[in-house]
Amino acid sequence: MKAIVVNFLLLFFITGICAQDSHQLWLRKKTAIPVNVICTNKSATATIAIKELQQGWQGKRGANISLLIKKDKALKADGFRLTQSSVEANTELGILYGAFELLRRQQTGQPITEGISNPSYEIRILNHWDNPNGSIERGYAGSSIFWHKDSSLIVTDNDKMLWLEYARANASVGINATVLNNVNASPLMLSAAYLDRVKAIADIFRPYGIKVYLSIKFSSPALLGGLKTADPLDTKVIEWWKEKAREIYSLIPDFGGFLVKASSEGQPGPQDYGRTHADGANLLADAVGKYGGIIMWRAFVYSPNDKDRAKQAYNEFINLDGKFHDNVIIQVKNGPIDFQPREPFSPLFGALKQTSVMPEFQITQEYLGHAEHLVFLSTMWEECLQSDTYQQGPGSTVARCTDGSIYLQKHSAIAGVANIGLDTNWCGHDFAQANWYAFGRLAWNNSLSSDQIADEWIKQTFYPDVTETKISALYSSEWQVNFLAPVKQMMLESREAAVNYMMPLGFHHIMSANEHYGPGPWWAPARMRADWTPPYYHQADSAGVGFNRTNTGSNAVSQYREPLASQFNSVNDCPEIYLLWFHHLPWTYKMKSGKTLWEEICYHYDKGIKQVRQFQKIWDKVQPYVDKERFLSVQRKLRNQTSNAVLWKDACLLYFQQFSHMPIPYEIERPVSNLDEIISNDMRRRR
Ligand code: GCV
Repeated sequence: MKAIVVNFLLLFFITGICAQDSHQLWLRKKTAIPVNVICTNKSATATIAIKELQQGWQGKRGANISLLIKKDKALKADGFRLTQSSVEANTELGILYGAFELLRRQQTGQPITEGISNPSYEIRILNHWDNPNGSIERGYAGSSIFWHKDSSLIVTDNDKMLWLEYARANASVGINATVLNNVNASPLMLSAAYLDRVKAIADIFRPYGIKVYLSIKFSSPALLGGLKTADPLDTKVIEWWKEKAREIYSLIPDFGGFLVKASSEGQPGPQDYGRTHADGANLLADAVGKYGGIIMWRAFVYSPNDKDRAKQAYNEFINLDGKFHDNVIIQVKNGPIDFQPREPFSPLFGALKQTSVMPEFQITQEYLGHAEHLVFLSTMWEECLQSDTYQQGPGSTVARCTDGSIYLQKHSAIAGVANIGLDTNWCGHDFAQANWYAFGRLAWNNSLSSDQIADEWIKQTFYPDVTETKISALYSSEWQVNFLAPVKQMMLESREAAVNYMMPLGFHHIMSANEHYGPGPWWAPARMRADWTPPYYHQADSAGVGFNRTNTGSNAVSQYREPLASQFNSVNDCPEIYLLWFHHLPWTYKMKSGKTLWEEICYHYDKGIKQVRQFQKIWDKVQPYVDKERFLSVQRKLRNQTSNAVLWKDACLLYFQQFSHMPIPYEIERPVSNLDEIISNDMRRRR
């Protein structure tokens, strides 16, 4: 009998999984159960909420559900209150977010308990690094959804459809803002023709609560406005920005503001005129301030004025604390270098006490295998958000230092560099959709666990269509044991696996140059800026390996608050995950496991490969539960991921062995390539 039931369920899954489309993300069409939605508000946003409930309801047949806008002091911004039969909020957007939450709970089998949900951050924003010619810097999922390849600015029906779908997906997870262009910004973006297109996008996004922002080039007054300078204290420059803001707000009254990369990686900035970041940011803040606009000013700066790049952002910003206007937020990458597979948190978090600070995460996988590797980034962001800065005593986590819980910041925000493009599945890899989803969920609730996020995403993304009578079957142990549990385990382990086969034990920035895919610890052309080359970061020599950032080295540890400074400084207390980030150690150094450092490095690379091979097995086994298209696509990508992991291991172990002069432990799989070949292939690629 049991076998018959299992076979029936299997048949049901197989027939139910034919018509799935990766374009629908976690919002797959469902056979809705009739529901009676009562709502007196007829605004565009409320209408969307009603439609979503009617099209996605999986609760009791014929249930009555009211959507009510009413004053509720317990609710913050667009938060909402759920009851068994209503969604209540102060705003229409709160109603929409509440409706999506109700549907999410139904689809994921979570109880609909009465209670409130407030967003952790006021602004939950995606940053698109999209260029006016449709290309995307660090984009791996096709061209831009905002800008055409031929640079045409005509708004097509296809554009409108895509923008609508994008807005809906974002609203479903609570994302409420987006920057439409690359931080390495073209001044063109502020010209009248481009602003008209920005307005067209904003008009479509508005009912979904998505505000548009633009990245600006700091020298625009000169490049676009024909002025002789872009000096932030020059009166003509000040006037130019005010006039530009007036022009933008007359087209888009709810325009969000500007994102600025200035005095960084060749981008112009206030320092070109002997001014500070505060002078630059405040100039723009004043221009947009009277319209309610915000300036997100990036702290990703590293002019080579300190020998350790990891210290530079802190050095440039710490003395400016309190000097920024209220509508400026300093946007800080999670780690002090640059979105590496693992970094300790940036010491700026919590250290800027009188300035609004927002985390910047990278959803696109620049350093984590592009759209080829399955890497669920939620665990990495959770690690950062839950890191204790100790800035106001124990419990001063990055999350609490940025969401307004600890500091009285005027605005709170969090940014994610988007992984979205024109590919049918939006993100290049079916599992990369989970990173977009996870960013939105953490931005709404920065204490959610990655386990819960993965659970929700899998259920919404891989469930076959269900009807009222069959929904219970989905929660059957069969589906949970054979699909949900192993796939979730794979996702939750995937970032650690990537760290293992790419840069374990605190290694960082040892990837192949430029495209940042694959290994390249050897790359150091003559005359290249040292802090763009891997040997600067790994410092391998016959005496040992690792960057000495202790008080006998660059002393970057001193930028952290005690007890962290002492902990990172001490080789015995430093967590081994950060060992080579903070310490230069002999190859024979004894690790906690009893192995030498060299052996431990070898075993980590080897473990990474074993983990990815295990992911392949897991995926092959869940074939009966996935539609053919997604199954084959993920299967192919996992194969590539494994060969890339093997390349990482061979390249790094053979390269570092030249310095360690120690054997690769014999029970570890032997390298399948030799170093000369690997290096010459790498060099050939970049010629
Ligand atoms: C948009 C890294 C990336 C660049 C990116 C830069 C930034 O350096 O490689 O592509 O530029 O970060 O965040 O500004």
